[in-house]
Amino acid sequence: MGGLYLLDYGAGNVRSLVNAVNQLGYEMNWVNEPSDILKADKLIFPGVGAFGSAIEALNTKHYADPLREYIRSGKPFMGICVGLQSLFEGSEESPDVSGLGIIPGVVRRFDTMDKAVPHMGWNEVFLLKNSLQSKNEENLDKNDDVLHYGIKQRTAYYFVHSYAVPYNSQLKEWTLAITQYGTEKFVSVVQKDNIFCTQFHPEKSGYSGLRILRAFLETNGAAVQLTQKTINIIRSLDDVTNNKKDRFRKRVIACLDVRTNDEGDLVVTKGDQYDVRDRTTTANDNNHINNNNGLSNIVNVAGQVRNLGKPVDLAKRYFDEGADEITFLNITSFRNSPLTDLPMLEILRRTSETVFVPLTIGGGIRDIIDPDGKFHSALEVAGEYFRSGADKVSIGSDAVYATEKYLKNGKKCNGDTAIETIAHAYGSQAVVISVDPKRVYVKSPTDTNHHCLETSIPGPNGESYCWYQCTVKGGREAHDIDVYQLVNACEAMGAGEILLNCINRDGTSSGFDIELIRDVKKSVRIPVIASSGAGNEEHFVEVFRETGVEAALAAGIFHRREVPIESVKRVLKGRGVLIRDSDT
Ligand code: 1PR
Repeated sequence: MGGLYLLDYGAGNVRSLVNAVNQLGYEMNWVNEPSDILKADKLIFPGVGAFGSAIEALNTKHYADPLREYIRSGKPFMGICVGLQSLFEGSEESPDVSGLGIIPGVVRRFDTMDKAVPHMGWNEVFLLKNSLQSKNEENLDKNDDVLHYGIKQRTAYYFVHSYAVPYNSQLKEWTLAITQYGTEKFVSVVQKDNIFCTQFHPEKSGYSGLRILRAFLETNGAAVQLTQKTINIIRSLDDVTNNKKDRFRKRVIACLDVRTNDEGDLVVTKGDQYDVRDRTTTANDNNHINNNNGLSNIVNVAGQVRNLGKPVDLAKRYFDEGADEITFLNITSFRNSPLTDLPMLEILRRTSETVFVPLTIGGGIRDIIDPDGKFHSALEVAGEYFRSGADKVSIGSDAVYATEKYLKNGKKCNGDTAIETIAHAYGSQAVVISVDPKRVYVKSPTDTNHHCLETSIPGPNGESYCWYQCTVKGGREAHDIDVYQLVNACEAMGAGEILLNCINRDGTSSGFDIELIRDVKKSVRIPVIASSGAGNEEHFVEVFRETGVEAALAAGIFHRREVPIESVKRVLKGRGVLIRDSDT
């Protein structure tokens, strides 16, 4: 049987890719044994995780030779992320492992001199004029909208990786597009003959990404059309290489706290300083919210868990409104469910059918025991979520316990924490640390051993210093660890991103805690998401300008429709902050 095949080796989220292909009206077959590879008429290799594990999986499963033979046969091949990197000779990520060696060159780690690593988020591709002209002059077309492999010049796509192939002129014949991150320029699209690979994830790049997949599915892979207009607007290679600044976008993230309400339904809720029970209404003054899109007929009852809508519906609404990423936080632990029945798994499966931007899931990423006594490691729990459509897992309480262990161990990694095991198997970019700190005021820095800041917002007794204490169990239990200790330890253990909440600001709409966020951003090299307190568009402008964070997240203002995501992005754009334009 021919058809479209997926070469999956079991690392990370391939559900989104399968869903994207299905959404475009195509069926995907799975490569289950080496001989399946040569049966394919078209093959997609979506590499995720580390270079070494990808290549080792190809070798162990005896896929490497049939893969080389498939590529030599001239049939269309598409590689994604590590699927692109594996075609090269090797990677700094795994120096002892050889790549497939189809393209000359070695994959290198980004430097952290001028940017956060991983490169996580939306960035532009620059189609190279010379590569297009030599390949496609005969294909010029009058239609302005015809795109090269569905790729639009200067459009942003979703990247997530710490290693890339630096561009040099020897790679010209292989390079369709490059991307700049910081001052580094790397190969973001490879194309030669039947080979087409993207370093970014088309299945996570909204409708712009779906267009690329469609172009691959609908054409023979090599069929390309290009308009004269497109060629005219393509910047020359010199323009690109002289560019001083990258075109990396700031992300706007919508966060959905999910829990069961008092009726046992799974709802999106929202706390005030983490208290999700409604304190604003009285029994006679219950609050009806009548909106479209899954919010109609919602009744908030005094003292009960606030209900702001249905998780899957709200996630779709935010995708349509231009959210660059969606985060689900499971804020109840569903202790009575066995791992495979966790309600959030189904929410992710359903969300990933229609939402094509990255999905993060947090809450309960730790070792768990099923009601029948069966033990599951945090790594298994995370694996279940990745297979259900999550791209990243976010770890809260367990990160505090791991930090305590790390500090007790003389700042040495043990290798057995959830952060380390998940980062090792799925890559750092898949591990987010959700921090739930609250302010502790002191009169003088000498009053505490913790990392202290001078604050412009004095404490209740006029204290002008504070430190940020980490908490577990949704803010209910404070530990003797400060945020600075936590983020540095988690970065050392292999975390790829920090989701920085602040209990004092959560749900207050009074703006982000700039002092906290600026301090954390300065302390780590991994990307930071600012969270808690967004009340209007200007708060987003302020946090990006004042702290340099890569992303900002909000919940309440989006759920209550007080400030639409489009409006946040419009204002950011107007104020010169680079954001991803909404795509359709
Ligand atoms: O400890 O690994 O099981 O993870 C639990 C996760 O659930 C943590 O990420 C923790 O932040 C979250 N969580 C637990 N309890 C609550 C609660 O509200 N009672 N939610 C809770 C925290 C998430 C924030 C919020 C922002 C923006 N809320 O990210 O979305 O503060 O809100 P805003 O824009 O309305 O101000 P584990």
